[in-house]
Amino acid sequence: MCTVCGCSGSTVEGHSHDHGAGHTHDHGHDHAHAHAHGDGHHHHHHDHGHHHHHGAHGDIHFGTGAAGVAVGNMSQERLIEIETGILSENDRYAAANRARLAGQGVFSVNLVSSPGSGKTTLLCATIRAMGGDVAVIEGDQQTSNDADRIRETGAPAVQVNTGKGCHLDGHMVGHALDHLHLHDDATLFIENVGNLVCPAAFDLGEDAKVAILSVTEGEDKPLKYPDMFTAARIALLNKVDLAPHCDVDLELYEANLRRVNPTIEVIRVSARTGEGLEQWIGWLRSEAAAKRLAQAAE
Ligand SMILES: Nc1nc2c(ncn2[C@@H]2O[C@H](COP(=O)(O)OP(=O)(O)OP(=O)(O)O)[C@@H](O)[C@H]2O)c(=O)[nH]1
Ligand SMILES: [Mg+2]
Repeated sequence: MCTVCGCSGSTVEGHSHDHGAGHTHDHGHDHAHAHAHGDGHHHHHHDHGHHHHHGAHGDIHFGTGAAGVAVGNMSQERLIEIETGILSENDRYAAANRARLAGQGVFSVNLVSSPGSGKTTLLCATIRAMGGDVAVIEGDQQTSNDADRIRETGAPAVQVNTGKGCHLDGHMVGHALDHLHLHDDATLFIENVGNLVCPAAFDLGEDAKVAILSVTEGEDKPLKYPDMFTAARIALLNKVDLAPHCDVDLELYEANLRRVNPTIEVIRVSARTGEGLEQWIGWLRSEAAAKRLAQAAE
């Protein structure tokens, strides 16, 4: 179950996954119902765990309780219990992945973004420009389209289909690693499910989260989805080739990114023209080198 939105289910390509919470059928899990109450709708304030506040203009803010989310009739205390359990289980899998990757000298990044920001296109361009040893884990709810696109570059890729799931988790990535041909000292790219919310909460064992944001999405996205941009070490502002055709303020994108995360690095890129790719690959190489130095010093 996702502690953020309550979904579940996953399959790793070539591997039938029928234990734990891997079922994709409906089994009555709880959903957060964020409903705005318009005029004429009488709203009963029972004590049923609906923690939301009414602000100025009648704006409704869920997630103001201790758990940070509102899910059905569950109390905030119960939600915290569930979140803590799921996240600590995820963290155990993530820690195992991290140790395994460190043992192989692999540097890994987790690419997070909304659907269609250009993760796969950027990855294909990056892999072609980097040459060398790379491998990819692809997360999508359905299809193996993205893994197929990666394999066309010659790099190995494993597709994870999350079914109803809205993010990759540490357990799924562990399974994918079992199926992936990953050389020592390689770079591992993990493309998360396109979703600006849930992937922020789940550590996969990666060295860094990389947020991709494309210029057509709107300058306010970092402010609306701050968790993702707080969790990311670097943001790639993609599709800058389209900027002249859109009414877009690139400086404002960067300013809003830094408002939610003052230390975030920002690189303007275009997977289409190759602009900024050198700088992005430079970042990958210097981070990988820094990791190796730190490991050698241990
Ligand atoms: N003009 C332009 N188009 C781009 C760029 N990068 C990606 N696209 C286009 O954006 C669309 C979505 O790209 P994808 O790479 O599939 O995006 P994604 O983030 O992997 O999408 P999901 O995996 O579905 O979340 C495709 O039509 C790409 O050709 C870019 O830098 N410039
Ligand atoms: Mg993709």
